[in-house]
Amino acid sequence: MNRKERLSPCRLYGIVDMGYTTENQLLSVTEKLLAGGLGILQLRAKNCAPERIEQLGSQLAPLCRKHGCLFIINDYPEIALSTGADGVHLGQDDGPLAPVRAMLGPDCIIGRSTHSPEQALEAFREQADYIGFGPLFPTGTKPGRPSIGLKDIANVRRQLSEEFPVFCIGGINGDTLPNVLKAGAARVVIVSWLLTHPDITGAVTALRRTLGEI
Ligand code: 3NM
Repeated sequence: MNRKERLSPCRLYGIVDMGYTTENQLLSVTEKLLAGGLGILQLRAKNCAPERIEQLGSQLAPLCRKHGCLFIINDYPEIALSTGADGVHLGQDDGPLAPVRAMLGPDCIIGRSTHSPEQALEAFREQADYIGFGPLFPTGTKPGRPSIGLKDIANVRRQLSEEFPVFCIGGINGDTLPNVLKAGAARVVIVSWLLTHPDITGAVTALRRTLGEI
C-alpha cells in the first residue's frame, strides 16, 4: 500500500508536541501512542531549532515505520525529506503547496492547517492530502487562536470529496468528542488530552474504537 492508501483508514491522528513532552520522554511517549495502534503521528516542536527537530525526527521515523504508523514532520519539508518521514504538515503561512509537492514527490503526504471553510476548500484545490480543521474549541496547545466551533464541519465535509480526510482539531477530549462526532466529524487530531492521559496506549485504542477505526 502506498502512503495515501495507508492514510485513508486513519481516524485518529496523534501529535507528539514538545510543549507537553520533554526530550527525555519523547521516545517512551511515542512508544505508548504506537502501542495503541495509532496510524498517523506528527512531530511538532515549535520551540526547537531545525537541527534538533531533524535529530528527533531521525529517531522517531524508524520507530513509526516499525509499527506501521505514518510519520509527519511539522513545518519543515526538507526535514521530512532528510529524516525519511512520510510527509509534512504546513500552516496557512507556509506558502503554496506546489513547490513542496515538487520537492517531496507525488507519494509524500502533505497536510495543511485550515481555520475556515474557505481555507479548507483552498487546501483541497491545492491538492493537500488532508487538512486539519479547527481549532474547534479554545486550546492551550495553540493559545490565542480563535475557536471556530462545530457549525461548519458537516458543510466542509460535504463540499469536499466524500473520502477526503478532514481531521478536526483543537480542544478535543473525551468530553467534547461525542459532540464533535455528532456535528459530522469522522476524523480527529487529539494532542494534549492524549499526551497527559494516565493510560496513553489504552486511550488510543479506545478512541480508535469510538471512531470506528477498529
Ligand atoms: N493546530 P489540543 S489546533 C496544533 O486549529 C493545533 O490548526 C490547530 O491541540 C489548528 O488537542 C492545535 O491539545 C492544537 O487542543 C490541538
